Amino acid sequence: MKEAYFPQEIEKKWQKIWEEKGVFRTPDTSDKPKYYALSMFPYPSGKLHMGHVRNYTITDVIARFKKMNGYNVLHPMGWDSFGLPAENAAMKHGANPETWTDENIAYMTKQLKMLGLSYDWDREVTTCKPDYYKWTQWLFLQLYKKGLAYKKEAAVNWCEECGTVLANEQVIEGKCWRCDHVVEKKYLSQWFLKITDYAEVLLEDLDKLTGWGENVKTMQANWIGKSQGAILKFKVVENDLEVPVYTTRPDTVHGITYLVVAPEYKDIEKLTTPENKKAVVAYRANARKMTEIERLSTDRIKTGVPLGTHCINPFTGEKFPLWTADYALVEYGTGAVMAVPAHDTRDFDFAKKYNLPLKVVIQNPENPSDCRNDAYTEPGVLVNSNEFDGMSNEEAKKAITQKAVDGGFGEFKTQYRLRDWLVSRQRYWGAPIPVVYCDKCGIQPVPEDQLPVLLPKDVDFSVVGKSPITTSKTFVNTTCPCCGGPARRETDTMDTFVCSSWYYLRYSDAKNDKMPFAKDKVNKWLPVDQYVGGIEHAILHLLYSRFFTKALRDMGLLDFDEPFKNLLTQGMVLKDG
Ligand code: ANZ
Ligand code: ZN
Repeated sequence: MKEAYFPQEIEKKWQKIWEEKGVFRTPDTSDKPKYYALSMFPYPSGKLHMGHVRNYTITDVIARFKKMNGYNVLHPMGWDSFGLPAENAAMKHGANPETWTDENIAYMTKQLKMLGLSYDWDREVTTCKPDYYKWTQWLFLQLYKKGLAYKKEAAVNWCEECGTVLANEQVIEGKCWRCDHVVEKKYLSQWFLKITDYAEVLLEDLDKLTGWGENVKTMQANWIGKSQGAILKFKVVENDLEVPVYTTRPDTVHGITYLVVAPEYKDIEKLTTPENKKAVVAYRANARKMTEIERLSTDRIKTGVPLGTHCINPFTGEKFPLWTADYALVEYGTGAVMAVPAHDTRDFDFAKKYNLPLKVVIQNPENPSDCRNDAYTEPGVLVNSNEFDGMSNEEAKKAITQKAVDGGFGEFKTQYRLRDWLVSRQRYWGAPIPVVYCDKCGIQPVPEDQLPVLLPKDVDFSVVGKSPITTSKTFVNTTCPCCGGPARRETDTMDTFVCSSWYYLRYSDAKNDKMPFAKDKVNKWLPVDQYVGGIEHAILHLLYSRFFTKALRDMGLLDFDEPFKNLLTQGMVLKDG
């Protein structure tokens, strides 16, 4: 006999029983071995989509399987609930981002429950609620005390459409990761987290992640971008300045025929002669208008102008001219490049265009008289390089740098592409950065017993071009925790990726109101045994979370090195056609 399956009846019945009996609640103490199964928590955008369902089903199957195999399984769910969409929706419909978010969470919770997913709802975390963001702020203060959070004036990525700055990780091919608007550079004073202090360990520890796909590890390694080279310093002929450059090819030092500084280089004015000033000023003004994507584009013809001054090559005594060109980036290395057109393609194109000389110093074994039509960038033996002639270029890299070290005009240098993480956002719907500004005492962290710094409710969401938070009459003015005088609150809020960098730790102790989590609980449950989520987070969220884990470990808040033991990533579910 065939039996019909009526999900409307049977699923409802069992879901009710599961809920009443609390079968998915996870005890902290159990003699069973622990297993932590986690899906990347969603942004409460409105309704679940198929991507969510697929992702959560995978984790649910794993959680149930492990449970049936005798494990004490932690399988929690929560909400990555700060962020721009809520604020944009509020601005459009005159609603409040909190109401909008709460309604979406309620709806999506109902959907998750209908799916019968085996979550321990007692551990739900919601990043936009004060009981959570209090601890995001507390963690920010711990980072600040360790010197891992700091404020500086910097050329930052600005998205006009979103009306806020973006982290480097949020700029995809020169465009905003969220809205695809072209990203511009702006000079602003912003908060950063010093992820660069962890560049080396973040790279090294990728080897420990045997449960991660190679693709994700490669993406992270490339993003960290370690390169080994040298800083070489060149004396200026016309004054007593020195221009240091970062190079990965010290072996080509005898082949330098000019030197390039970025248009934003700090000493550029001092390096420009009066005769060249007009052209340089005009060139710099034009470069400022260009986006990074245009400047880095490989098919664009490189442009530049001479500064009129010269440098001396300490290896040869030769004098060569200084130029500014926008293919030199101010944020990388020292912002200056020693140009070796015979062996670097960009320098070659530039030298061709401006009739600058070429000097071959690495011999092409197949074609010793090469370099008329192209740069020779492969390995080879040194020529035209004095005592280094005949050396292989790998050997020469070391020997030449050593000579610079001994002569006091250089050093060995390891360089990372990774930049510090820009976390301030000029938006309302995020965790307020817990600092105040006092004219007398400068930047003062908010005392921990005054946390959370609550988001103000008396704001006008209809303002354009500035953060709604700045319209509050009650928020900005406060007193200085140090001198008691009048002070102003920071009005920037944190990048939502800060909130999501530690939520998986909070699940281990979601209701703790004394600490973000108790050390014994976090050590018991973490690392996550199986993490499941979208490949789009390969760099952003996963790198930030690894950084947070390591920083919190170094503060003594937890005892493990990596948050996610096994990682399953999947592509997004897309509509066909
Ligand atoms: C001389 C040279 C000769 C170079 C040669 C390459 C080939 P990675 O590997 O990505 O670290 N460079 C250094 N600072 C720069 C800046 N601020 N803007 C643009 N380019 C910069 O790249 C290192 C190389 O990038 C350096 O090595 C430098 O050019 C260039 F045959 O120095 B090289
Ligand atoms: Zn003060």
